[in-house]
Amino acid sequence: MSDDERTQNPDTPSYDDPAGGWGSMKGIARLVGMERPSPGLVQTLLRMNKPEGHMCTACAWAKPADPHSVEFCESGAKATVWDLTEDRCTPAFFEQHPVSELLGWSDRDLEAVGRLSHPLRYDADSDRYRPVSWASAFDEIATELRALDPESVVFYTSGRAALEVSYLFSLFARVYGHNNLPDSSNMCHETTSVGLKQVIGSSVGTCTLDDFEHCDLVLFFGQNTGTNSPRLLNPLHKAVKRGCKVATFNPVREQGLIEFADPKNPLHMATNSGTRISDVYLQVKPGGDLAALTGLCKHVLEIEAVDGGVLDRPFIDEHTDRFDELEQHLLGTTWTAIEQASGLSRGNLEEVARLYVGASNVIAFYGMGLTQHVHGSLNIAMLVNLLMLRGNIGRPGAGISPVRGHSNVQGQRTVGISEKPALVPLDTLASMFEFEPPRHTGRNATETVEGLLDGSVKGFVGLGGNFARAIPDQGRVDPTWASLSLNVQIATKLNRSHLLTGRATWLLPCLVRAEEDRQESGPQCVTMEDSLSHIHGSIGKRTPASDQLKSELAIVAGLAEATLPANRTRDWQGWTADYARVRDLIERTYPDDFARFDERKFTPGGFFRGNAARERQWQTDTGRAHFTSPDRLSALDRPLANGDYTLITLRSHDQFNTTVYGFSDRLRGLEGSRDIVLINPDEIARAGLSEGQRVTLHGASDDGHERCVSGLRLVAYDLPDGCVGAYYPETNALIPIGLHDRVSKTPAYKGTPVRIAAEG
Ligand SMILES: Nc1nc2c(c(=O)[nH]1)N[C@H]1C(S)=C(S)[C@@H](COP(=O)(O)OP(=O)(O)OC[C@H]3O[C@@H](n4cnc5c(=O)[nH]c(N)nc54)[C@H](O)[C@@H]3O)O[C@H]1N2
Ligand SMILES: Nc1nc2c(c(=O)[nH]1)N[C@H]1C(S)=C(S)[C@@H](COP(=O)(O)OP(=O)(O)OC[C@H]3O[C@@H](n4cnc5c(=O)[nH]c(N)nc54)[C@H](O)[C@@H]3O)O[C@H]1N2
Ligand SMILES: [Mo]
Repeated sequence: MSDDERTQNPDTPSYDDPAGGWGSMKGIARLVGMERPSPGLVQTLLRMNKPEGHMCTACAWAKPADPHSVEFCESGAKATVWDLTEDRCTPAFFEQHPVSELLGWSDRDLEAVGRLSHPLRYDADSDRYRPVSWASAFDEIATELRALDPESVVFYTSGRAALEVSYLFSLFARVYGHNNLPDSSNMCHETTSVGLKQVIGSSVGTCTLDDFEHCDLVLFFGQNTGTNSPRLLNPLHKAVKRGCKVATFNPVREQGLIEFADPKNPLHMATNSGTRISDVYLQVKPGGDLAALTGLCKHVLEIEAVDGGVLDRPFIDEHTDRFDELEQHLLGTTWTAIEQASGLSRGNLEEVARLYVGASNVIAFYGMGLTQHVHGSLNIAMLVNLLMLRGNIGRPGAGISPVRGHSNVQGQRTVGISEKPALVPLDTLASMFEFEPPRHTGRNATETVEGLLDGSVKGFVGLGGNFARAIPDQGRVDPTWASLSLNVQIATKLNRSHLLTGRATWLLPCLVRAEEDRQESGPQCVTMEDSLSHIHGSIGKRTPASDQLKSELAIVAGLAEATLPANRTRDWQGWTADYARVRDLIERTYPDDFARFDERKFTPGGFFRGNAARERQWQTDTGRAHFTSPDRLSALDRPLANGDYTLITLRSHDQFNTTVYGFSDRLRGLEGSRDIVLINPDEIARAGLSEGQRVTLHGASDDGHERCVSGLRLVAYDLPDGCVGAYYPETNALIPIGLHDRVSKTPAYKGTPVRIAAEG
């Protein structure tokens, strides 16, 4: 069936073709509870992740140069269908529903109202959002911003915003007078940006798609591929078919890393069925990766001592330092301690170490299971240790690959969204735009929360996202929003962050990526960077959800122009008229990464920004890559006290971050409710509880703050001892803001101590 025919017959099942049943668009629409899928959806989905198409707004996984006819996955389809609903969240809706009522709605119900259709200002007297003109919104927000001390204002970015608007947003912040640029990545892979950079001098992964052709072992640490980056399964599947081995470390047995999906199920991906993915799957304790990796490294040395020739000595000598310290550290660490801290047996760890030693080229993938810990940076350093023992960084088929979340989260940091001035060419910006940039470090996401709590943050401008729901400690933070002088939210759908109003609050609706972005010079293209550092252009073709919407770039430029003094170098209107001019600015600011940017934006597969560590150039303090000898075996803050559990907060298969599509966590076999606590049956018995029982989770950190989430149901589930799982964001109130990675301040969303109390 041709693509055109498929478009005309969106309901034709076509399970035998490469689409693997994706023709059943009604099924996908139903999947997100949408009764009225919008016309032309199939055509829109088929343009996704292809050169000159639009880039999916879900994950940041690479887009290949030779895309599959259907280069999208269930998660991407859901995200797109969710964006393209026919339902609208209009001024009439807000007339009927005061904000105090909406605060009682669930995350899902708020977003399910539909796309925001008009610019709105909160009216405290009637407790309602009321429509305003764009011109008055820009002018009034500008007046508020000018009245505030710039240091007390933060500009937050969620990882979806494209390179062009991200560049302008950070320029706006700096000309206005601050580096307070927290980003969703501060809650996500900041551990990578800081921790990986410390040891290999690169803040991003070193692999490209070609490496899949040459690897013979792939390691997965704490990344739920089947749900969060399903298109990664395509190259992985090919590698496995070639004989590549896979070993996975995860407390949860994630189906998506156990077996490839079944194509006979119309809602599964277009991959072959019945093939196992992981040869070895080890249910490590939360935070126990540090010990597991220590064990793997220790056994590599043990094999070396017997057989020799296992270590890549030339690599170690020429490219690294501190190997001797690591060797001493490994010799001095006992297997008993490793087994205890990892929850895994020596035999299992030795088996993986043998696979590792037997493989010529190894890629290690990791996700939130390593980064969202108090010692997450040590996790990453220890993974780098393992790879470097056999020179598995900087050659074909090998490397370290953090799997990024939001579709442009990596790119935003590349073009200036950073609270750290050292990462931004401030002198270049100063001369290009005739201003004196602030030189001191701004606030990241954790420090923004601290500033909300101590009252030093007075203004918040959010470029997308749902900051109030994504952060830790919501019970403590929610009331503080009311004392803000200014809260401005640029968004597509209504969420809780919009309901925590300050003295002056605006809700500004924007286009989604699949929609046509037409400006004075014609339809515009935007760009983003994927997890493997390739830059892609994206063009939306859909008719916008409302004629009142503006693009994110037009909104940011409008706010900046209204707020900042005029200057001949800052042509906000001209940049809005033609985004290619913004790409030229990016190229001038970052010439090494973005040479001939505009010309290359539709390179099939994206153009590679380059990576020094991939070339074995180590941009560290000594010019070498560092081996690290951690002073501990667990990434947790402290050992669990008797009766406590480590809470890992999980994403279901039916959500994208705080956007909850529905209640089916299908790949885990969990259906119907998100108010649950997963725990193993032995632990249920030991605690004298019973399956199905209602419980309250209490925070068990001793920082003097009470934290609890009640009304949860106990579900028996295959997890390690001492571990409970529950959904994000419903349980974020349990996570203390002070519990974060020591180096990067990424919250410990996978390592929070809790207690269980039976209810009633
Ligand atoms: N469909 C969908 N796709 C998404 C998202 C989404 O919400 N939905 N979110 C996007 C974003 S922003 C991000 S950052 C990524 C997140 O994608 P992932 O990095 O996969 O993040 P999580 O799903 O939070 O958790 C990953 C895994 O870590 C495991 N884990 C928990 N604690 C530990 C531990 O201590 N050690 C180990 N080894 N494993 C542990 C969990 O069981 C889980 O399988 O996905 C992106 N893609
Ligand atoms: N407990 C716990 N907490 C976590 C995590 C965890 O694993 N556990 N993960 C953390 C991670 S990895 C991340 S990345 C953060 C996510 O934090 P955020 O990025 O702040 O949150 P999202 O849920 O992705 O934001 C959803 C909202 O974005 C808006 N939106 C959607 N598309 C667009 C668009 O194109 N433009 C604009 N302007 N707005 C749009 C919609 O209004 C929607 O309601 O959460 C973090 N919080
Ligand atoms: Mo993320």
